[in-house]
Amino acid sequence: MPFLPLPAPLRQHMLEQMLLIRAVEDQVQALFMENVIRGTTHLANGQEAVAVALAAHVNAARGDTVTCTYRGHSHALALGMRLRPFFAEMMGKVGGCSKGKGGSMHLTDLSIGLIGTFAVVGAGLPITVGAALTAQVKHKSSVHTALFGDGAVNIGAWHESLNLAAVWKLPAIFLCENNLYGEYTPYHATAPVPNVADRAAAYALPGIIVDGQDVEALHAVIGQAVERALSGRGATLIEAKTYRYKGHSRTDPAAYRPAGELEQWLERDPIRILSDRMIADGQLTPQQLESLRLEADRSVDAAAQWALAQPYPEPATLYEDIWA
Ligand SMILES: Cc1ncc(C[n+]2csc(CCOP(=O)(O)OP(=O)(O)O)c2C)c(N)n1
Ligand SMILES: [Mg+2]
Repeated sequence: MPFLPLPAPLRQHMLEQMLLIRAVEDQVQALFMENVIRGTTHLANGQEAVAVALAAHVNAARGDTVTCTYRGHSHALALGMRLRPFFAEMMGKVGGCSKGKGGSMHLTDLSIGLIGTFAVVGAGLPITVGAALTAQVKHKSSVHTALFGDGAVNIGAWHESLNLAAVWKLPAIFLCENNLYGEYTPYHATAPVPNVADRAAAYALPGIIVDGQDVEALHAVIGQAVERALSGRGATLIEAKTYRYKGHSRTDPAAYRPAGELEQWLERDPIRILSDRMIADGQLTPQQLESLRLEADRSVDAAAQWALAQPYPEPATLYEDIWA
């Protein structure tokens, strides 16, 4: 789909957000290797554009909501989670967005519309459908997005969610980050259709394929899906073709990837695509790009240092914030 260049200030904002997310993910990996962040981590290096383009459309004040997966650092940050509660949560400290009880896979903050990040593959979709149904029943004008990976599209709840959203014309967006792999298995080994978007036809939904490395292309198609949802025409399935530079989680070296594949995708780095365009349009110099990079590193370091000095939760608080 052809799209227009975004205004310079929005480009600048998106570039800064992508640089920040990249710096965060590198820091998270380093802290994990130092055993400061425990459990597990799933990094989104290479996938930054999807989170940033979506966040530009999400309006929490309007009641918009987002659900995402355990690979959710980028989405939380793009939606506006501050670095301090982010890093504190990573480290299981009280100052974390979930008081240190969620960790890397469960970032949540209702004030930015992030109603949950789910470790169970496909589990966010029915929650998003529920949020969209709530909006419809209460006559609220809001949009509800579920982010998921290519591995989620063979889960029963995925199909049930798309079906229900289509039948009831719910204001939902199903946004797939197809990074070619579900854990260690390539997408084509688990799905008989070449594109996730092809499955939209079974539910009479629009199925849009978009370059997941191009933040402006993403911004355009997500914008159309938002308009469709707000005007009562129903849901959209969007498939962003993207790539994760790192392995699935923790210390996975991703040895299952064919030689040269990573290098090919690095050529299409989302930060590079946008910054090259801005440089070509006279909106950015290579020097300014470098200082933005340094600035991102500096704020990430400062927030991580702050979180390190924070206390762990008191054991007695284990029984707070639970249903039963
Ligand atoms: C229902 C369920 N089955 C299996 C798993 C184990 N598992 C964790 S991540 C993952 C791969 C999911 O891949 P994808 O949806 O492509 O997301 P990505 O990790 O690539 O972002 C699997 C199978 C799980 N968490 N939940
Ligand atoms: Mg995947």
